[in-house]
Amino acid sequence: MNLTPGVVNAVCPHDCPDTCALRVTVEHGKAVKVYGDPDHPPTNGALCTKVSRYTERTYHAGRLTQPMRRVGKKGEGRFEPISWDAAFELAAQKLKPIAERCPEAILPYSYAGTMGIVQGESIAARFFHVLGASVLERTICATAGATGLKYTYGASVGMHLEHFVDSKLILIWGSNPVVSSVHFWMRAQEARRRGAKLVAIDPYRSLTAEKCDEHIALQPGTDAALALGMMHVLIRDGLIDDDYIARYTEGFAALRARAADYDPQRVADICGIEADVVVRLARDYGTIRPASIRLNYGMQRARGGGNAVRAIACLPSLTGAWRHPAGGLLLSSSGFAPVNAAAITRPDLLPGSPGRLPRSINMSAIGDALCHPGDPAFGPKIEALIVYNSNPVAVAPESAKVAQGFAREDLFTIVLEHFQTDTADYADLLLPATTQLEHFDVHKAYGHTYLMVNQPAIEPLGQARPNTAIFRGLARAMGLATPALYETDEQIARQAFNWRHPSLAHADYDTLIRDGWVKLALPDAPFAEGGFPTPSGKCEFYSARLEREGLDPLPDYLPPYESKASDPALAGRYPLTFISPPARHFLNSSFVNVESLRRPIGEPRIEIHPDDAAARCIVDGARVRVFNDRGEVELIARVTDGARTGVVVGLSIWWKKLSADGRNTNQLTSQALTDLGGGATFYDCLVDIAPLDRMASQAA
Ligand SMILES: Nc1nc2c(c(=O)[nH]1)N[C@H]1C(S)=C(S)[C@@H](COP(=O)(O)OP(=O)(O)OC[C@H]3O[C@@H](n4cnc5c(=O)[nH]c(N)nc54)[C@H](O)[C@@H]3O)O[C@H]1N2
Ligand SMILES: Nc1nc2c(c(=O)[nH]1)N[C@H]1C(S)=C(S)[C@@H](COP(=O)(O)OP(=O)(O)OC[C@H]3O[C@@H](n4cnc5c(=O)[nH]c(N)nc54)[C@H](O)[C@@H]3O)O[C@H]1N2
Ligand code: SF4
Ligand SMILES: [Mo]
Repeated sequence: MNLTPGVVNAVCPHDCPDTCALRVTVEHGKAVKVYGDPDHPPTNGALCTKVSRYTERTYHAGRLTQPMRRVGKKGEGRFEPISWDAAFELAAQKLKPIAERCPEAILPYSYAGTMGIVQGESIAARFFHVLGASVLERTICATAGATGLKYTYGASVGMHLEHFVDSKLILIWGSNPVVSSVHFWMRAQEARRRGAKLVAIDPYRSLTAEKCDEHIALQPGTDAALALGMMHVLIRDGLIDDDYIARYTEGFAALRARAADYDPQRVADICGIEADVVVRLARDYGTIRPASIRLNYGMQRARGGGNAVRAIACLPSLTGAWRHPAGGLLLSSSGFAPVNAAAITRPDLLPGSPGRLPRSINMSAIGDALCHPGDPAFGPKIEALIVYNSNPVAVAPESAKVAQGFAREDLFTIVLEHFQTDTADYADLLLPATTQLEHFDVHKAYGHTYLMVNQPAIEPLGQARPNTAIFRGLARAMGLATPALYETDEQIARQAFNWRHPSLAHADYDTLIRDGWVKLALPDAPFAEGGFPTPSGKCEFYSARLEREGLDPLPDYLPPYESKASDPALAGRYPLTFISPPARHFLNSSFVNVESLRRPIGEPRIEIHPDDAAARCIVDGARVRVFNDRGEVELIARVTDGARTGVVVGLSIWWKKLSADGRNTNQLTSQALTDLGGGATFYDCLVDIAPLDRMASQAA
């Protein structure tokens, strides 16, 4: 890499499929500019708005720069500074007796604040394994879809980003790439310039949907029905690839029988669209070549999310779209990267390993886990919680219960953070972590197939330390002797990838460090001749593994938990479906505290269709109360036909303490889990809305 002096190669750490290569200009020890690396093909010199403001986040006045101990009440956010030594001593004093008496009473809580392999789950995972702490099931985002893919393709694998430019039809399905994957969107626009048709399948006229050639605004959580309806028409009209099906798929006869139940009119009734639309979409998909699907996780956040991904994933194998590099489907490409997960996280360090696994806790139901320790099936009460790379008090569903759990006086909570987030307010011990500009890491991606290196650009701010250093310090203070706890970041990075894997035959760790990235060597059309990483080597329409687990071996449509079909009484009381997808200039709850990104939005809003607004005497700009049995939140109404009737949209995820009422949309969302993968169901949520003034006058 031929870099000018003062320019450092870095990687965007955020939970975004694009995993951009960054360049950081450093002057006198200070990072003055962060820009997209022009030499890294997926990044192509461009960043999203939020990360081009990275220096504003890094040097923000709110950065935590010293360890702190709680002095106020839980949740109040009042702290006093202490030294690192005192912080580790306090942590050990609290954690050691719990670890000796009942290690499963200790729980990590972490997600993808950084996607780095080293600063993610390396020393941290080893630390919890050595203790024998409860295991966290990391389900809050992608497990429904990932499990759907696993049972269909065998892993999270699919098309390559770079080939979408040659597609002639792109279905952008449950995905808003203008917001959440701008580097894919650039490719989709290029495809369009070359004559492709773009179709958005999304209940909301998102920034992406409004720029597509066609927008199919289905009812949330009904995607599996639409996919089965497309199959019905494709099979009925002979638009399938019999040769591909015969050679490279499993269970076609059974799938044909299932799809026979989903005629276009039935599908139209379920999805709230016209039958013609189902037929036209299927005919386009069956006749325009090459045809691709860009799926994203937005469509799997309802009860049937896993089945919906399975149903959609069957489509390119029915039409043989995989034969062309610009045909097929991409949800996530993370399964291509040969990561040595066991070497990084070391499950062999578990006491009693192999064979015995500690109790596991699903992160998407952390509210119940913290609040209902009395249930015997649940096992020991959680007594200590260590949070890193996540902001659960803002992002986890049914937030009132999450906050109630975090407020427990008998819970000892450590939070590793950049900022004093809503979660940090509940910490007993708040420890300052370094940002990506201050530490070393290696990365894989889930929207392209490069491995990458992040070099530190600047010294840590104040006394901030990398997550790895903080976990080493905790381990030392607790007197843990296991050598794996004390490996350096570099030693961990060296073990991160399996360099003997055929996709890495052309490179090694030293070339990765020298060049800044390595592209995996993979076929352009990965499944042109089958070769799916399933047990059968075929695309499994029918899954014998699901059948053995007592589950439906075929994909099917499961109505949302909170819908007229599943619970008419609830739908009578709360007639509006509420979805809370990502806001453009936030990254989950990250960046909400960056003023230049929050100020243009002002206050959190809810978008409502004019008919739904009129029925409730709601005018544009009115302050409204959005509520259900789990809670309520105050938002500003935006009356717009961008949301289909019956659906309301509140772009997320706000910091509670930066909102007028100290709450956010997760007051409303539920802890129910998806059909496959135990995933969160953020968009399976019924509410009603009332103008605040009318509520006030009714109360008077
Ligand atoms: N700017 C920005 N980028 C982000 C994030 C962010 O917060 N902000 N978050 C990152 C993360 S963690 C993730 S997981 C990814 C992906 O995050 P996703 O949750 O996939 O988000 P989007 O790509 O915005 O796509 C979601 C789209 O799905 C639509 N949708 C909601 N329910 C349904 C449904 O039932 N069916 C269909 N067909 N569509 C539905 C929404 O209206 C929205 O337009 O984005 C990442 N990128
Ligand atoms: N209502 C609603 N809720 C949602 C969603 C939704 O669409 N709607 N989306 C869900 C999805 S897809 C996801 S992925 C989750 C995301 O939830 P989280 O993974 O919790 O994501 P963030 O809110 O970005 O919080 C990450 C935190 O990690 C911190 N962090 C970053 N890097 C580091 C580091 O190196 N060390 C330490 N110690 N901390 C660091 C950041 O400062 C930030 O506060 O939210 C989910 N919640
Ligand atoms: S958030 Fe996504 S688009 Fe923005 S810089 Fe990071 S990887 Fe690139
Ligand atoms: Mo996510």
